[in-house]
Amino acid sequence: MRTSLIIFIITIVGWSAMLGSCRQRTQKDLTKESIIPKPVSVEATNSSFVLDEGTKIYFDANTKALKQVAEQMASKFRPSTGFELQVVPASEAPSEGIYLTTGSGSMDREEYNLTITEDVVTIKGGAPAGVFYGFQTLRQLLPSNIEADTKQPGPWEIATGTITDKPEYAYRGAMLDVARHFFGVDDVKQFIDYLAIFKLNHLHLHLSDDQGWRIEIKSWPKLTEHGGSLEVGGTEGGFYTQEQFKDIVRYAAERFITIVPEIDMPGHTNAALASYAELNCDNKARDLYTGTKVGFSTLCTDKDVVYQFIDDVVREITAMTPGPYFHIGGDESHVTPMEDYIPFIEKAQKIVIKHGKKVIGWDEIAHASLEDGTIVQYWAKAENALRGVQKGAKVLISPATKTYLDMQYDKSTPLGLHWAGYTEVDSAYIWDPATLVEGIGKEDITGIESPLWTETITNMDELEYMVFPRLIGHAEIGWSLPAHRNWDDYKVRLGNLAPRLKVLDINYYPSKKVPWVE
Ligand code: TNX
Repeated sequence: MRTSLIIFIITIVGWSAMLGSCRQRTQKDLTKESIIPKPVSVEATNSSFVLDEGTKIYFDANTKALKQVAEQMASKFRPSTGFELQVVPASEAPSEGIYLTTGSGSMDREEYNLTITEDVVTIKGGAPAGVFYGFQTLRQLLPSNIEADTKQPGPWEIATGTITDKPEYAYRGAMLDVARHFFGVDDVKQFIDYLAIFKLNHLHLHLSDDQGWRIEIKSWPKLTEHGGSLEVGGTEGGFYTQEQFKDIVRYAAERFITIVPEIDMPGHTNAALASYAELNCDNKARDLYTGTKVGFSTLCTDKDVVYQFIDDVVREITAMTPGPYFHIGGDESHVTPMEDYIPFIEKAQKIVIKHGKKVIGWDEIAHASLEDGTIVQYWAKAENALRGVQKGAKVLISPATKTYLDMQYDKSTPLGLHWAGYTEVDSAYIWDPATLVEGIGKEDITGIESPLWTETITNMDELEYMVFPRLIGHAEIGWSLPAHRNWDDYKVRLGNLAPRLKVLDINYYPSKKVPWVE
């Protein structure tokens, strides 16, 4: 009895040793891997971990929220590897496989440590968000084919060592204008997937403008029925039902991305003014507008019904938005006299606060008194951003000359605008939020956001061409230490990303400034 047990154990041990030695390991140097955004620190131990058919993804059973991160990892890696990659709860660290866990209270929420030995890959996050970012880094350490949705040959080796990492700014975002041209739920989810790869954590949706109203408001149904019917150029528009919007919010949240809804006011409101006559001072509904001029529309700022309207809209949208912010727009209200604009912005802020959210507004709102917690989004005028800081606000950095993804790369770019100039990939990267405006330092800045306005952008191919690769550089500006950022180093890492962008089927602009790898 006893001898057979011993023989059995010896056989098992022998088999596992054999299995272990079957794995072909190469010496790999973790410090030579291209990672964007660049991590805080990388140390190499010059061997490799091999992901194979037996690898399991364990998650710390004490942190329930990690199960969904483990499942996302498995779904990402399964199609290309063809492996089962079982997701398993664990009460302690395993001796083999991938292990997701959360660390002690001393780590920031979005911070993570990624430790890779020959046997175990451990991602320890300050919270599940940090684990998710460690997963994004791990993706970039695997061959580009890991991104494929059909089975690829492998092998799936990861260099051993340790990465410690955390973001420079709390708010790292992109904005999508779904008002000028409408983008459906699947497109928005695709965009969210792209943001997640580069550790962005906010998606601001510009949900209304002169050309269209894109979010169902049950108490004001004509906003979408009529106001959402068209888009720029006169083509068919569209809108999100409340169920669809909640679906987007949920999908984003699983990727640790907060949706920031914007209803632009008092200008950029023609779609609403066309839907309800009473929002106009002359009680006459406007015609739908499908051109691209800005600055001609305004809500009637001294009518009670306008504030009832805003209250209803903010109430219905905030009820579906778990994030802390509601964006009130406030830009380019050229036909609203300043003496009407200021009290309007003050009332709009109070409505948002009443519904439990903090306000974000474009930099013009700094002319008004600002409520506690209001964020001024700097896009055009540094003096407005400074005015905001002097009033105690934090600034979200989105200078048109650096972060506007609708600005053309150069004179030959077939899409986009150039009112703020041309923005090549290097120019979009070479700047620092904390030194951009004299008098606005790091402590005044909540983060950076890159807006894509869609007057000229009609589909995902066009979107990707304008967004990529500039947004990747912005993601690094938001995440990485200023001392680690340098164009000559970044452009090589960006060039190395080309095969991955191809597998992901991202239609990026192949700038001549970047040494793209074939
Ligand atoms: C300015 S940026 C606008 C938008 C346009 C954009 C085009 C901002 C707050 N207002 O309405 O779409 O320029 O680049």
